[in-house]
Amino acid sequence: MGSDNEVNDAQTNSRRRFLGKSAALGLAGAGVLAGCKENGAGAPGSASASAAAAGKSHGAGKAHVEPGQLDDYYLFSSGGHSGEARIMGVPSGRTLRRIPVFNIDPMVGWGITNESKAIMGTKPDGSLKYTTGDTHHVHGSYKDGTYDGRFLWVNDKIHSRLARIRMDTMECDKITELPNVQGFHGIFPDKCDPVDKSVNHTTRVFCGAEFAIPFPNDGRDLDDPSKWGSLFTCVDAETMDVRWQVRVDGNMDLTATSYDGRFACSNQYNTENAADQAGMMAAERDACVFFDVARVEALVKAGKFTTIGSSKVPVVDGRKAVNADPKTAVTCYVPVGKNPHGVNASPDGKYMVCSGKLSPTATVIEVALVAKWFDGELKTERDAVVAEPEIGLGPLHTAFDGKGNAFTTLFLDSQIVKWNVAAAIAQFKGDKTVKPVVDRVDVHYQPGHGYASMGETKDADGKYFNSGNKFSKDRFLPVGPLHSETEQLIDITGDQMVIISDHTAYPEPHDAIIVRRDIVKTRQIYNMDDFPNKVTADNAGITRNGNKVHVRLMSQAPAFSMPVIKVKKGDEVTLTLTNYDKVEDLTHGCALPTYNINFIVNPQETKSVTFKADHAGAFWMYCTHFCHALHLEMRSRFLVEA
Ligand code: CUK
Ligand code: CUA
Ligand code: CA
Repeated sequence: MGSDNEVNDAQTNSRRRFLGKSAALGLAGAGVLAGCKENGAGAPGSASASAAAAGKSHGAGKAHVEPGQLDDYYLFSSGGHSGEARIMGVPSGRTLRRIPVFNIDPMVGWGITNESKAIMGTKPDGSLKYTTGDTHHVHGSYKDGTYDGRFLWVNDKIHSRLARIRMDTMECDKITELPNVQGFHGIFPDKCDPVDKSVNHTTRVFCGAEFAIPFPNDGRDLDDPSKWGSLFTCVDAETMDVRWQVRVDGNMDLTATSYDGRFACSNQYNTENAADQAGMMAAERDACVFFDVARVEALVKAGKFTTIGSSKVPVVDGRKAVNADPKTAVTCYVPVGKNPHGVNASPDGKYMVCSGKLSPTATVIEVALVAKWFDGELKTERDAVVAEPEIGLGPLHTAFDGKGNAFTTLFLDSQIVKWNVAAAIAQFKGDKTVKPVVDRVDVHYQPGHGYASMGETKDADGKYFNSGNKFSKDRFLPVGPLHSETEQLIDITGDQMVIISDHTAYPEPHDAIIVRRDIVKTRQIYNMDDFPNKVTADNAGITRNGNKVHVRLMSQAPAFSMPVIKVKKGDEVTLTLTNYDKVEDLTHGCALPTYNINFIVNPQETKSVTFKADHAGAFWMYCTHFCHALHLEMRSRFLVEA
C-alpha cells in the first residue's frame, strides 16, 4: 500500500543526497564507495527494508505520552552553533528546557546578569570575552559505571572551552578555556579514578583537540604547519582546572573512556598531520590513540613535562617517537579504518568501536588487549583489533543496547545499521557462516550521532535509539531555506528496529545522552542562603557611594519592593533582585527599557546587573514572566535625573 514506494523514494533520496554531497565536497574517496554501493556490495537489503516498512508502521503509539503523563527518560543534547544545551523528554519528544551555556539568552538573562557573566568570562571592561559557542557533546558524571545525576559537561569547539552544568538546577556553573588547543571537539568523563581505584566516580574530564596549531600560537611557524600539533587535555571534574595535557602525533576527534578507569582514547582522522583535505585522506588507515592516564600523571609528578608559552599546564610528550617502548609509553596508536569518526565504549566495558567514515567498516578494539600492549605482552598495536565488520557507507557513531548489539549511523546510506559485536568478532576470526549485520532501517536523512537509552553506561537498557539526522528535507512543513533538523526515535526492543516518531530540532544538535528519569533529581526552588548577595528586609533600598549606586530590590507577586527608584545620569547602577516567592514555578522577570536589561529571578533566587545610567528620563521597569493576575501591573518607575 505505497510502502514500497516510500522505501524506494527514501533510497532514491538518500542516493541523490549522497551524490549531491560528494560532488559538492569533491570527496574522491567517497565517490569510489558510491560505486561500491551501486554494485551491490554492502548495499542495504531492500527486501529487509520493505519488510521493515511493512512491519514497522504501527510503532507510532509507543511515542505517545498521554496529556498529564511524564516521559520515562530525559534527553540531554548539545545545540551545535547555537552554543546551548537542551533537554527533551523521551519518548514524547517534548522540549523541556534550553540551557544557555556559551550563548546569550535574554529569557533567563544569561550573559546579561553579573553572575552569568562571571561564569562566561569577561574582558577588563566588564563585557563578555566571547559571545559565540559551538556545542557538540554532552556527557554526564558517573558513579559505579552509570550516571549519578550530578553534572553534565559540554564542549565549545569554537573557543575550546569546557562547561559544566549542575543537574540539580540545570544551569552552567563553570567554564574553563583550554590553553594551546583549537577545535576542542570530543569530551568524556572518566568512570572511575585511574590512580585510586577505590574512587568509583568521575574525577576527570578528557578533551580531544581536532586542529593543529603552532606552540605557542603567537605568530611563529605560520608557514610551516609540519611544526604544529594538537594536545589531549585533562580537566579536574570538581575544580574544573586543567590538570595536564599530552601532545600527540596527528589530531583527535571524539573521546571515550574505559570502564575500569585506566584509559581515555580518541579517534584520529588526520594521522597524516596534513594541513589540507587531500593530505588528511592520504593514508589507508588512521588510528585510535589510547592514553594510559596513570602513567601520564606519574610523569607529571616526576616533573617530566614541558610547558607552552605563558601556560603553566604540564605537557607530556605522547608522540610515537618517544613512546616506542610499550612498558613506559603513555600512548598507544591502534590502527583503524580510514578517517574514522566516532569512538564509543560498549556497556560491558570490553570494547571500543571506531566508525570508518571513509571506510565502510567499524573497527572493534578490545580494551584488555590494549592493556596487554602497554604491559609489553602484545606484539603490535594492530593486534588489539578484534573485528572489522562491513556495515555500510559513511559510518559515524555507534550506540549499544546492552544485549551485545551495536547500532551505527550511516551518513551516506541514510540508515541505521544494527550489528552483533560477537558475530563480528567470530567473522574476523574466520567463521564464514556468521553475518554480523542484523537489521537496517532508513532514516531521514543523513544521520550524524545516534545514541541509545542509558547506552553509554553499564545500565544500557536497549529500549530507544535516537537518530540525529543532519538533513530533514521533506519531513516537515517548509519554513524557508533553513530547515529544521529531524530527530527520529527508534524502538530497539525487538530484532527489527522500528521508527516510532519524528521530532524537529532547531539546528543543530550533534550528540545527546538518554538518561532514566529516576536518576535526575532537580531542586524545586532555590535556597536563598546560597546567594551571598541576597537582598533582605534590612538592606533593601538604595545606597550611594560617590557615583556608584546600589539598588537592592525584592520581588513578591505581584510587586517589586520599590515603586520608585531614582538615580542620577552618569551613575554606575548595580541592581540586585531577590525573589521572595516560595511557590514552585513562580518566576519573575525584570526588564528595563533603553538599558538593555532583561533577566529572571526564580523562587528564592538572587541575581544582579550593573550598568551606566547614561539616559535621563522615566523608564518602566516591568516584570516579563507571567506570574499573577496583576502581572501587567507589576512594574516600578526607574527615574534618571538629568
Ligand atoms: S560530531 Cu557532529 S555528528 Cu561534533 Cu560528535 Cu559526529
Ligand atoms: Cu512578576 Cu510577572
Ligand atoms: Ca586520514
